[in-house]
Amino acid sequence: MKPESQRVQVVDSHTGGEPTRIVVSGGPDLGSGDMANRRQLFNDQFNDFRSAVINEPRGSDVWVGGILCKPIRPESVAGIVFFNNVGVLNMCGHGTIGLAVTLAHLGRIGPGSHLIETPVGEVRVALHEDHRVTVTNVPSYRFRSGIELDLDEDGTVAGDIAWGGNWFFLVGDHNEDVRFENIDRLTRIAQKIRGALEQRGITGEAGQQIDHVELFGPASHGADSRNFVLCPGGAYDRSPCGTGTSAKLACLMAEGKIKAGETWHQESIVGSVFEAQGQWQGDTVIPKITGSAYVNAESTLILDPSDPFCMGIG
Ligand code: PYC
Repeated sequence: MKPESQRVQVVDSHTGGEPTRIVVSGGPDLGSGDMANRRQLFNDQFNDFRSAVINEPRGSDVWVGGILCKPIRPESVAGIVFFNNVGVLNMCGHGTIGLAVTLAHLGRIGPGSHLIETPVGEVRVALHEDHRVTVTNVPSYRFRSGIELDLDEDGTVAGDIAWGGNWFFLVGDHNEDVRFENIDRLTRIAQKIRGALEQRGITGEAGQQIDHVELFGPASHGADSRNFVLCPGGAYDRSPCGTGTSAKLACLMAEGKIKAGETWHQESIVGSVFEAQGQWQGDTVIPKITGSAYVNAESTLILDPSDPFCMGIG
C-alpha cells in the first residue's frame, strides 16, 4: 500500500516584502516545554520537516517559517518557533508581525495588545487597523562597539555587536553603496564580514554566533537610514528586519544619538519602512517596532513520501 502523504496547513504573509509561512496544523508535536525547549526539539528532531516547508521546491532561501505552538501561560495567545532555510531562529521581528496578521486572519485575535511566547522571551504585539502591527521586542543591547575588520582588497570596515533577539554585526563605516541595484555586491561583502568575524573568533555574549550582518547607508522617502541585512542562510531581508532594527536602536541609544521615545524610521533595501522607538530598562533597551503585513495565501502542503524532493533541496 502507498504510504500516506502528510498534510500541513499553512498561512503565508509578507511583512514589508519579507515572507513568513506559519504552520497552523499538521506540523510536529513539540511537547509542552517552553519555547526554548521546543526550539531545541524542533532543531534536533525535525530538520527534514523544516526543509520541506521552507526550501525549494515549495519555498526558497528567502522564507522564514514558524510553528504555531500552544503557549504555556494562559494569558498568552500563542507560542512560536521560527526557522529558516538553514536552521532555527531565536526570534524574528518581521515574522512576529506576520504572525499577528495571521492570527487575526484566523479569527484568533482582534485589534489590541496580545502576548506571544518566543524561545528568547515574551514579546507583545499590538494589532492596529490597516495591517499595522507594533511588536514590543525582547530587551536589546549593544555588546561591543568600534570593531575593525580588514577585508583585504575590499578595505576596512568598522561596526558594533548588538543583540535584538538575534546577534548582529552592525556596520555604518564602510565603502559600500547601500542600494537595491547593488545587492549582489552587498551580499558578498556581508558574507565576507561574517567570515572575518568567525575567523577572528568574534562572537556575541557567551560565545554566541553572530549570524546576521547589517550594513547601513543613507535613506530615501524621508527615513533615517536604509539597511541591507544578510540572514544566516545567505538571503537578504526584504524587510528592515525587526530584530536588526531593535539592535540598531540599542546602538543608537547607547551612543546618545536618539533619546528614549524618539522615533527612528528604518528603511529596507527594497524600500519598506519600520518605525522604531525604545525605552531604557536598566542597561537594556525595550524596542517597539511597527510595520505592516499582509496575508497572501492559505494552503495545504502535501508531503508525499514517494516524491524524491519531498523534504526540500538543501
Ligand atoms: O525581522 O527579525 C527579523 C528577521 C530576522 C531574520 C529575517 N527577519
